[in-house]
Amino acid sequence: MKKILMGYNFKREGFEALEGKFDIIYPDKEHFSKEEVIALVADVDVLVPNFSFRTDAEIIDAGKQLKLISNFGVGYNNIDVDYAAEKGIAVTNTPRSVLEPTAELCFALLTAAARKIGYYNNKLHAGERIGWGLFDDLGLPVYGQTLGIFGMGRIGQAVARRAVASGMKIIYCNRKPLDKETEERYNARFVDFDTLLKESDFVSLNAPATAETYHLMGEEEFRKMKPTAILVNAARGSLVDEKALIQALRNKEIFGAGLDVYENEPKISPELRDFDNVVLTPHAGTQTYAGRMDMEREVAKNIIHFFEGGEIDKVN
Ligand code: 8YV
Repeated sequence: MKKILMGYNFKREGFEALEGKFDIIYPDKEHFSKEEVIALVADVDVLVPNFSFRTDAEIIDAGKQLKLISNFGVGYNNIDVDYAAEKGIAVTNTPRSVLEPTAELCFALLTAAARKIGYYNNKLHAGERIGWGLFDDLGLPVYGQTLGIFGMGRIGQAVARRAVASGMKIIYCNRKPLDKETEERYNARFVDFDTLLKESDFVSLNAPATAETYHLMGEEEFRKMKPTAILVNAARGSLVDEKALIQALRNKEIFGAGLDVYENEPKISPELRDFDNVVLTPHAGTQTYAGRMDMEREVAKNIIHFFEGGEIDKVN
């Protein structure tokens, strides 16, 4: 029987399809340490890694029988995919299951930051005084505003769909423009990054963490944004220079931010907590039980199809 090493103590429910077909090793605590993975991976065929440490050359080299790394997540910056490819090891991800939950949280962050939901909620929960007057603590509208989406892949488009339903105008940056039919569906206009920064009332980052997107948003970029604009990041923390963001918020170069991801997760720059106009969530884009089960099923599908034939979400 082929062997699977689960890096995390996943719920068994979503992995039911693997039972009886594979010999599966789960940790009896939250997750295995890197040292434990190195010790256990020697004779396994499949590794399902976790996000607490990178699946790097050291782990890959230790996996003498390793054929597949089946990632639990769409982003695979936690894996040295090029090195895996060199070693003939396939890497798969979970693009479908994460799509709607991530877009949902992303759009919720956008709305929460604009309409000050985080701020009001904090005040009311803390029992603090808050102005109930007609012109106290005004938020910003979403309807009729321009959303700039950086990264018009599946998640970017799912955000666009929600934005269209909310009466927003859409501009976007992508490696290449979408086909005409898709553009028309979202009434979206392909622009360069400069235009996106200057024209958007909201900038949503929906691109993966790569060398090209590292610190995409820095000092200069924040200066180009409208002082009333809001940055939303539900992609990866590395896309934003957090120090530059803090500076931009201090200087009121932008109105606020909705953040689900951070440069040094699970650490959050403490300065971000000082801003009432910054809504923070703990990398919770897919944090629902249904979402997690869909992700497990997508991981299981990739493993089964890899060995039995069928479509897999191979990324390397
Ligand atoms: C997960 C994610 O929470 O899919 C991704 O890329 O960031 C999230 O869905 C993450 O993969 C944790 O395992």
